[in-house]
Amino acid sequence: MGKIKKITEEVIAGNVDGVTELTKGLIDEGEKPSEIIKNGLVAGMDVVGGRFKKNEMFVPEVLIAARAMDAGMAIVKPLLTEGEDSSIGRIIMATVEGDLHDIGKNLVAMMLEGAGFEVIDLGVDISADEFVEAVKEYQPDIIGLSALLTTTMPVMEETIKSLEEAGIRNQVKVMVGGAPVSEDFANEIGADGYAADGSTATDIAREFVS
Ligand code: B12
Repeated sequence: MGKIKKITEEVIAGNVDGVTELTKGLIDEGEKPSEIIKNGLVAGMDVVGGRFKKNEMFVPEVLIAARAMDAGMAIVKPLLTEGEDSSIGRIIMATVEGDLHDIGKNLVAMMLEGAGFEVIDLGVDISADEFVEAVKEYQPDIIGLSALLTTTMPVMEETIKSLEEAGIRNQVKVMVGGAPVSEDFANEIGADGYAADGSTATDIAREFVS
């Protein structure tokens, strides 16, 4: 098995030491950081996401895998910003007001970073007004809103309305997601995109900036 493929396996297994060692080894051998991310680290998280969806893996294992991916990312990310790949777009990610679930949001943020986006993570419990301020401050290409509670989904619509009222709705693409969110809901509230998982989110984000 090639070393990049081995990284994928170690991410799935959640082996921080294994990922760290293999990633360092590949860098020393002159492998491109973007290849390690795409074909090693993100590929592993893709498998994990798929297995989670099919109930073959559960939240704790997903978190352990994400931590292993993070360990690899910490090594390759500084090399990315210096070297070949500069950011392909800027994305603000956050979980909406009243909602503290951040596991899925963090996963999506990591996948987007892996795909070469600059991600500004505002964290959790972010109000419509805070989104508006952040868009003004950071001028992102895209904002990604996460909600895991049916009671906090309306904040997504509020956020879009607030962006409209502030006159900056057309400056950003709005992407929404989270377990209770659907394509229909996204259309209903006037979002530009919806994704059920990190790899689809990455595809959509790429389209937005192309
Ligand atoms: C872990 C968890 C918690 C943890 C959160 C820890 C953390 N740091 O996130 C804790 C224990 C804190 C918690 C608290 C609560 N929880 Co909770 N929680 C969950 C649980 C078990 C897993 C969620 C999760 O992390 N999934 C794993 C990730 C990877 O999946 P994901 O979030 O869906 O994300 C993926 C996609 O949705 C998408 N995605 C996510 N965000 C975004 C954003 C964008 C832009 C895009 C494109 C895509 C995208 O990509 C991700 C990767 O594939 C779910 C049940 C479930 N199976 O969903 C309940 C669940 C979400 N919780 C629930 C509830 C009710 C609560 C509480 C109200 C419980 C209580 N009575 O105190 C509180 C609310 C706290 C608050 N104010 O937010 C309910 C929600 C019911 C509803 N329909 O509203 C659920 C569904 C459980 C249930 N069956 O009742 N919870």
